[in-house]
Amino acid sequence: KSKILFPKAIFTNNLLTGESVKCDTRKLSDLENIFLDKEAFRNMDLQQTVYNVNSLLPVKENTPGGLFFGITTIYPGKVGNEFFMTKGHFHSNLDTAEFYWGVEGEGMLIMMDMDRNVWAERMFPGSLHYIPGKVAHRVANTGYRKLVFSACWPSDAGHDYKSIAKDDFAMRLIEKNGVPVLIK
Ligand code: PAN
Ligand code: ZN
Repeated sequence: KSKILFPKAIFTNNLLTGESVKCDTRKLSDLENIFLDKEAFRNMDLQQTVYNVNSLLPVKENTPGGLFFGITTIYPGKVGNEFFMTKGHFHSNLDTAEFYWGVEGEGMLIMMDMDRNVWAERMFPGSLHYIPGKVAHRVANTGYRKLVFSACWPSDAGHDYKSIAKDDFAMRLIEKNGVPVLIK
């Protein structure tokens, strides 16, 4: 009755391969409202990839008790003085938490609670981040090479991008005098 099986997926060289693996690409053109400097945005190549997400979804979206796994690669770059970053979101199922961990490159995990308090944690290879429920999360690549991080979240978390699209994060991460700083 016992069987020896091949794993569901393989995570090697920052790539995930296997069944039920999907890949989403976010180009600059998908992120029009994310960046502050509209003028700088207009003068950039909108077809360039800002980040992609490779994810393993072993169960259907919204399955209670299941887990999803993802690897996000954010390319280095800035729009004006703002670093390339993810859209950011709250989970639709607000109480669900998530783990992020740094794999390659350097960045910053920006978090915001429901009272709009914002804080950030440095990301680097080996950094481990617990994102509690009711906390919006976004990652910026503050380095000169790719930032790769992994994530694990509940399959019934869901992504609420609308709240961020409407009210934004209360603070943004920009480069000032060569260093990343959070500004209002
Ligand atoms: C991550 C994110 C991923 C891309 O897998 O979805 O890093 O960021 P955005 O979804 O904000 O564009 C996650 O937090 N899942 O819940
Ligand atoms: Zn999330």
